[in-house]
Amino acid sequence: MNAFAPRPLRVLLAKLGMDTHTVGVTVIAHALREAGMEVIFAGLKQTPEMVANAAIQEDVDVVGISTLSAGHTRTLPRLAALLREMGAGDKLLLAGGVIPEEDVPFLTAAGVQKIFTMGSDTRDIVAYLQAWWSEKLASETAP
Ligand code: B12
Repeated sequence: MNAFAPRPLRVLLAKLGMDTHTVGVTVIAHALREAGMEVIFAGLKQTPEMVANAAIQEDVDVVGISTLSAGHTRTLPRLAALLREMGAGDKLLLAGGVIPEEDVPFLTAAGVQKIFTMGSDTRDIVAYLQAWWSEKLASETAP
C-alpha cells in the first residue's frame, strides 16, 4: 500500500441472538471486500456486549449487523448504547436485513445511523460507506 494512501475502511459484521440467516451477511462481506474494505466477521449468536467488545478490540470504523429474525428493536439500541458508553460512539453503526419500515425511525433515533432493508443493492451500500469514509478522513485531516 502507498504510504500516503488512506488506510482501508475496517468493518466488523455480526449477527445477534438466535438468527441463523447467513446469506445476506455473506453477500455483504464479499461486496465490501471486493471494494477494498477490511471485513471481520464476528460470527453468529453474538450478544450486543460481545459485538461492542469485538469492535473496540479490532479497532474497526464500522459495525454492521445483519438481522432477519426479529429482536432488532431490543438488540440494536442496546448495542448503540454500549458503543457510546464504551467511548466508541464515533463508529458507524449500520444494520440490514428484514427490518420493517415502521421500525426505522425508532432505530435511527436509538443510534443506528443507517439501515439497508431486503433487496438493497450492494453497490449502494458500498457507495454509502465510501462516502462516509471519505468525509471522515477529510474531517480528521482538516486543519
Ligand atoms: C433463506 C431463508 C431461510 C434459511 C436460511 C439459510 C441460511 N443459512 O441463511 C432457513 C430455511 C434456514 C430459514 C430459517 C428460518 N427462517 Co427464514 N428466510 C429465508 C428467506 C427465504 C431468504 C433470506 C435470504 O437469504 N435472503 C437473501 C439475502 C441476500 O438477503 P438479505 O439477507 O435480506 O440481505 C440483503 C439486505 O437485507 C441487506 N443486508 C442484510 N444484512 C445486512 C447487513 C449489513 C451490515 C448491511 C449494510 C446490509 C445487509 O443487504 C442484502 C443484499 O440486498 C427469507 C425471506 C426473504 N425474502 O428474505 C426468510 C425469512 C427471513 N425467514 C423467516 C423465518 C420466520 C424463519 C424461521 C423462524 C422459520 C422457522 N419457523 O423455523 C427460521 C429461523 C432460523 C433462525 N434461527 O434464524 C422470516 C423472518 C420474519 C421476520 N423477521 O419477521 C422470513 C422473512 C420469511 C417470512 N416472510 O416470514 N430461513
